[in-house]
Amino acid sequence: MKSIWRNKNWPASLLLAAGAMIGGAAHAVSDLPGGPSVRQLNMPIGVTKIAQEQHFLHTVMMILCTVIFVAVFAVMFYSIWKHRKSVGHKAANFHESVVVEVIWTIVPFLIVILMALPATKVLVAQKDSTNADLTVKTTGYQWKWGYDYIKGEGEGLAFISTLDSSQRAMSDAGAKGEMPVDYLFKVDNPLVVPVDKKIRVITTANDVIHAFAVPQLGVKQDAIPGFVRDTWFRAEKVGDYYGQCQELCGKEHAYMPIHVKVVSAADYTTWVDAKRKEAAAKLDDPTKVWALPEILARGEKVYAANCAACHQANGKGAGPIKPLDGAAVVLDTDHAKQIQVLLKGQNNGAMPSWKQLSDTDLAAVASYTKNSWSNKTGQIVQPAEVLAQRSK
Ligand code: HEC
Ligand SMILES: [Cu+2]
Repeated sequence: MKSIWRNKNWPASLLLAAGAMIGGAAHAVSDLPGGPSVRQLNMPIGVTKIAQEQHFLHTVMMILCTVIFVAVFAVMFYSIWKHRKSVGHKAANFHESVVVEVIWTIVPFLIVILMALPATKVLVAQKDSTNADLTVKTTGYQWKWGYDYIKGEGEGLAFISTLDSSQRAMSDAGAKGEMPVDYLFKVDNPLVVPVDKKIRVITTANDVIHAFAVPQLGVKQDAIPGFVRDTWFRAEKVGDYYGQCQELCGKEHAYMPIHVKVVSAADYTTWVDAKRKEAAAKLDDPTKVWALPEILARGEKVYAANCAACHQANGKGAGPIKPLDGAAVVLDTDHAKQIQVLLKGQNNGAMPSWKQLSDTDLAAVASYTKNSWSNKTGQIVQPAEVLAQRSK
């Protein structure tokens, strides 16, 4: 520890030493372009006009406050020292001095006006989300972000953005050794937007209050369940910009980063097309007629993901959870009864409703249970049958 004080850069060394003591090991971290920097103190200058104005305001206010602070305390300490009792000073008496009272009212008033004028201008501009080129709804979830492209190019696109699972695992393992430069900022699906376009961001949340914040873009807006708030940005530079949820929202609060990818207009159009194709590929056609082997393969996955927790992989159930192996309703050649159980649930929700699953998924899992274990019916339930039962 002693050598730290001999080092010229001792405040930094001290910080590092403290960090090492807390963290258990020195972490190899580096600046993330578009995100935070190592030992960053100030706000970033940012890539939007608003962010730059915020930075400027912050600097001006800081200087103004520092000058006032130094001037006031200099006068105060000088006066105390100069007029101390031990050198025989007698207290002056200037009760009800009109001049002094006018000065100390007018001067602070002028200072406040001087601060409020530019600050109000930026604040009003910051709130003016009208005439946006693209509107995206961001929904905070514990602990991820959902992005819905509501209006503008890319309208209809919707996806969830989650922290990269390998980085999450790294954190669990104690984050030792060489760290990726975007540690805890890498997501599977970044929010992609075009450069030089006004992007309106509508924020809301699904569970608790979150906050959508990206310092480089000069935006920070609470995302509140049941409420809709908005903010906007117009990025002037192509690049990757990072932020985080900035409202303490539970135990994984630190693991819901925001990655905004700003691309050229042409790249944006390409991305929208690709994303559209990807979404279309995922959509199942409910009129498709399936063959037994392919629908069973699909059904096995649906069963493992949704049903096995209760009914067991072997279909035997347990206690009040009825077995599906050998169940009359499963073996029945009338498919409607089983489909109704899946859509509506049974016994007051002891068997939950699965209506949120797609027609294809429900048809697949029904077919799977009809042809697994000792159930060898050879029957196929088609998605169209599920679709027909939904309205019954
Ligand atoms: C939370 C536990 C749970 C899950 C998950 C669950 N079930 Fe059930 N299921 C039950 C219970 C409990 C019953 C018995 C209800 C009753 O008492 O009638 C039941 C009954 C059934 C029945 C009717 C059996 C009969 O003989 O009446 C079918 C069919 C069925 N489940 C299929 C499924 C399928 C397919 C899935 C997955 C999509 C699934 N269940 C997921 C708990 C569950
Ligand atoms: Cu959050």
